Amino acid sequence: MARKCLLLMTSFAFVTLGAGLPEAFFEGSNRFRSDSVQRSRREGDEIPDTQRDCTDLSNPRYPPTTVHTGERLDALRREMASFDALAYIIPPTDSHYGAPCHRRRRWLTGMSGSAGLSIVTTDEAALWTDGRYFLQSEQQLDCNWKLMRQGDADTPSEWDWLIDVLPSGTAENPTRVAFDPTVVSFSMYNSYKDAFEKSSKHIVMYSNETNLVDLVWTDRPECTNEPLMIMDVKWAGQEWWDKIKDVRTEMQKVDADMLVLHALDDTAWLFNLRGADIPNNPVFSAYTIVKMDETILYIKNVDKLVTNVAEIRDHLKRSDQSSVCGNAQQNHQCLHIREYNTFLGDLNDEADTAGIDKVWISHLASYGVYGNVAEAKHYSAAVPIRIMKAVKNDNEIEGMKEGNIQDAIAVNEFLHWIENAMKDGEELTEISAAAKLATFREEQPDYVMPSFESISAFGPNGAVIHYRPSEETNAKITNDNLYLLDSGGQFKCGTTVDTTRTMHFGTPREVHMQAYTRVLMGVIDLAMSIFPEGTYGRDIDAHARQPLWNHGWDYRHGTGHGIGAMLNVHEGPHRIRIGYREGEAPLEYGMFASDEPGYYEDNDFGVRLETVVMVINADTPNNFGDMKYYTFEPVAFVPFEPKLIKYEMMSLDQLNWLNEYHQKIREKIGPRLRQKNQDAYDWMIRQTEAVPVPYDSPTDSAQTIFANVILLMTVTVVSIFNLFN
Ligand SMILES: *[C@@H]1O[C@H](CO)[C@@H](O)[C@H](O)[C@H]1NC(C)=O
Ligand SMILES: [Mn+2]
Repeated sequence: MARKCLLLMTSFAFVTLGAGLPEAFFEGSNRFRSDSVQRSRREGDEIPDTQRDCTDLSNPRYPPTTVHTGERLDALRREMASFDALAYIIPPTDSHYGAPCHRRRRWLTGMSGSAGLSIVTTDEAALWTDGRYFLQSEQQLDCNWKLMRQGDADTPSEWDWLIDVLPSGTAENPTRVAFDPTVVSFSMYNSYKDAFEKSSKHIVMYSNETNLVDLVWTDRPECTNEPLMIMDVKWAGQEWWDKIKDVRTEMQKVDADMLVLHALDDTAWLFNLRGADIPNNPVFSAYTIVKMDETILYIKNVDKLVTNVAEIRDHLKRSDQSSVCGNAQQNHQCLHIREYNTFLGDLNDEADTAGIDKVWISHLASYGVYGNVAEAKHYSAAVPIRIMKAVKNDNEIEGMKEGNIQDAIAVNEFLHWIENAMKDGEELTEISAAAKLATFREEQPDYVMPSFESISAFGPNGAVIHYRPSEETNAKITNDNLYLLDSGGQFKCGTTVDTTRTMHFGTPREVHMQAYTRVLMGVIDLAMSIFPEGTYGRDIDAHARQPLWNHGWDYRHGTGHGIGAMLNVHEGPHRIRIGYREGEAPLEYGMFASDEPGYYEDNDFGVRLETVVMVINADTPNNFGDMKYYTFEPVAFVPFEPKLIKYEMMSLDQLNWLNEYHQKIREKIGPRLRQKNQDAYDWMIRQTEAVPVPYDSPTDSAQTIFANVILLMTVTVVSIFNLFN
């Protein structure tokens, strides 16, 4: 029995939802094993005409969404010959995130989802991706590509597949599998290398910084170099040089002499700077080296971005740099700024310096970073900034909350607007609705940009978990099915928000209400969780699933991800998702996360409800083990849809939570919304009407008092009875 449970526990694919890349592929490259829910298509099953049909390879049938990649593959294979390589690995992004100019895997395969790794050999091409992208892959890949469904029991690992399909070389002239060292993580490299060494074939990894896809990418977008923005210390809560002091304290704890930052949000957070090189992610291309007596920041085009911009130059205090360097009291301010492309060479020199014995490198960093530091000096672990960034300080908390309020006002206005537009019979599509939503966000004072491309999905498109409407798929929104909207914004005050609501503009089917209510119950049960310090998100993920599990339902994605402060919509090191991950941190006060269960019926509809919550201290009557106890506070204020809720399925606690949440929406956004848009305010008030709970005493505490009074009376009666005996 125990074994069976264990198997079940690991049998779902847990992946992060919401935004495009941020949790990026180095984190995403965690294998999500075995997905028993989504089975491969069975023989004889009819293939819908929205998907490729490769049954007859001489006459494949394609939907209009298919991207034809034959020429791209031919061109790449010609370049592979120049490396004398029989295979080439193309991970989903660049060394940090995915600027459009680095979305090589998307361009090559045509599959536009953020997760997925492809490998091209001289006569095969394969794409590994997870459950979020199975449907999308069938819609976009042509028959040149094998879809490797991560999670299916019979899907081979990338290295096992290579060992299978590649011919063996000889000891002197082994078969080469080529890769770009800046885009392949060190741990990924090791997986391939170890597997090749164990195999009976002579196969080796071959690293070369010339990226072969770039050589053949015909309409490749420019890599941009947008101006930097300063994150006001009022919202950041701490000057960058004070953050560096704290970082050094962490380095001392592990005796590290040098720390290397490769993640763009780590560098952006450290220096209170933001950029715009990657759509929706306010980061800029950078690496940072922190040593005990100096810090080196590598950015592109130093003159344009720093030297010639007085505001940024002052922020980084370059003018008095020479006076602080070498001064033991002030060396936290000793900052050098160098050109980005000198980083790898520099790293080699810096790490080679006398006195540098231990170099702290993120376990997620690339082969290129590790390869430039002598192996004996490697200290591989999650960098300290991950947790410093995730646990928001008071100013960051204020900023997160403020941004969520501004965002909620926009989303409330939108929901009111779309409901009326549908009533008036306006012709709306997924794309036109998303565009309208953007206009509401833009009216908010601190709005900067979307935090990811909105998932505006009607009916069957709602079941494509990471759906983005395109001209080919753009569906008309009607009264006959559910409409799912997952969107968010970046705000100057330091917030990335990510809110999902599902609506129905006509008469919902029973299954819609059943699904909506169970997902909502999951949202609430997770939000109500109380847990001791040291608890990981994986320990409470099941709370959100239980109402679905009870019905034999589930969803193939994680329940929650961390959220950056005017940074990435996905950030670690915490998450709410079953399964172990290296570097994951337990939940603690000041962390923000999404609470986003869902339910999807392929080719029919999707329900997802997502609310940003913050970890706060729980007021428990006891503190067993002298531990702090935590719970969640919702910070996103968008009503749930009364029409879709079957209240009779919900517990008293759930109903009370819902009423309190709706009351809080009125308090938090009511005054501002009323001032801005009276009609939307009236709508919000209607949507947040308290539902009667089937007890006279609606709150927990009132019930407790009631129960205690009864108990007291009973005890008294019994005592009196005893007295007389
Ligand atoms: C990378 O490949 C190019 C072209 O084959 C070659 O000229 C260059 O020397 C290679 N670089 C390394 C580091 O092997
Ligand atoms: Mn999300």
